[in-house]
Amino acid sequence: MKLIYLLLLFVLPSSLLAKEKPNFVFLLVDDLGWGDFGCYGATFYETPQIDKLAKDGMRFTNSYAACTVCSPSRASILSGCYPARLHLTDWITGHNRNNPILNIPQWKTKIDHQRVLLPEALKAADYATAFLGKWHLMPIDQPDFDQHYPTSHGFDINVGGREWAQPKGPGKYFSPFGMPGLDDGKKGDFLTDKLTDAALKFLDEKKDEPFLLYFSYYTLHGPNMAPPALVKKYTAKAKTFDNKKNENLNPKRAGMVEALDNSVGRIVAKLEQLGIADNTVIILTGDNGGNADNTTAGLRDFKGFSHEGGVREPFVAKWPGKIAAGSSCDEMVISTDFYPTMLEMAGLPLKPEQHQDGVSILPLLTGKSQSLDRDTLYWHYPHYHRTLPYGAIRQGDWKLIEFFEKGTLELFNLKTDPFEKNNLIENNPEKAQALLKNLAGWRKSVGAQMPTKNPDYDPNKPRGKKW
Ligand SMILES: [Ca+2]
Repeated sequence: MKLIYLLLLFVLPSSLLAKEKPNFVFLLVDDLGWGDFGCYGATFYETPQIDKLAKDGMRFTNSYAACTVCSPSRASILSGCYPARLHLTDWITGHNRNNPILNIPQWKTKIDHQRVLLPEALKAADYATAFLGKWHLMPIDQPDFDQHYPTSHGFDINVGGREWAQPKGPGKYFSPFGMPGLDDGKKGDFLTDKLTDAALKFLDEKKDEPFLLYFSYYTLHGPNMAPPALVKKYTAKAKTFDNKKNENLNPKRAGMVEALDNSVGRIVAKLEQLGIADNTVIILTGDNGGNADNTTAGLRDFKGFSHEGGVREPFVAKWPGKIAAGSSCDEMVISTDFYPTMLEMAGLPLKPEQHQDGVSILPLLTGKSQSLDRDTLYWHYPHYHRTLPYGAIRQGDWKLIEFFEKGTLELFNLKTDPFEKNNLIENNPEKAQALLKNLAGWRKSVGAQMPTKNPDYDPNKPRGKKW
């Protein structure tokens, strides 16, 4: 009897502790526009499952991706660091512009192994870790190609992740997919559905231990492809749709969004069926703005641009009993914040030497606080895309964009001008200079790489491809 008591004394606390650790389902949507979900204003696209997720949790209105393109944002989530600090500032493989005014810096096309990434930190705390979908964080055609898969960075399994920015298999979004670890299924099978099957299988297998399911959807990246029934549905809907809010009416893109919504619904249902929904945190967000016009609910521009449409992202989080259902939060948050937030949710010590730029937003999620001890966010994109090379700072309601070619400045007040229509630089030179100084100081503090003057630039020659 004494022995049993002693055993209980030693065994019980650790087992209870293990049970307290929440599971994580992190859903990262590619090229997700601010206006793509019903809960963010969409009326043409239908997202009942995602809207329900927002209704059961918290919806953020000032959530940002750390970059206007894919790879840097993805690196920022996994590392908790700004892309500028990582020197991973453009998508892989990026691009050069002919005859540029500025030469862009050599940026990294992989994450250093020296860093302890989010999945590695959770794995060390006995989490089962799965990566599904788009990786896009590894060099292409390099000798060490296979050293940079998700499984080299803390994930136990990898289903679908490789160097690709988008599905490039024979059938692209349709079988055959040509992706590691992913069942090709049968002809006509849709990628989002098959990845979801793999997600449900992982949940079935790991329901009794803490897990991180990092589901990095290939959708909504191009090419726009969706199951025929959904394309048919939205083609018909578009014919009679009264497009009052100037929404994107591409039936294929609408179908991709609905397939995504179905996937989210299946995952939520599976968690409930397994009886683990109450102890599972679900986070849903995107890596950069929508890759098309009219996907940002009026925010200026979209993916690849310096304005809000390139970086403002939907973000909803559900954690029953911890996050109030139907709540919303207007505080600024950014993709570097997920790492420390999830560590704190798991009851693990923070690793400030790793997630150097992230802040735990747990007090916002639990309603303990309405604001963070941080009022400034930064972006650094020393590359050509749809935008010219730029840096940006948002402090409170103010946002300054600095274009590096000629030092051109744009200043906006996002409270009075959320769509960035009025450049206030002439009216507020002092504010602009203060922000500019702050931005330059930040760049120095993180060791940001700057573009340099191109000595061979010839103003009489064509500047080549726009992006
Ligand atoms: Ca993207």
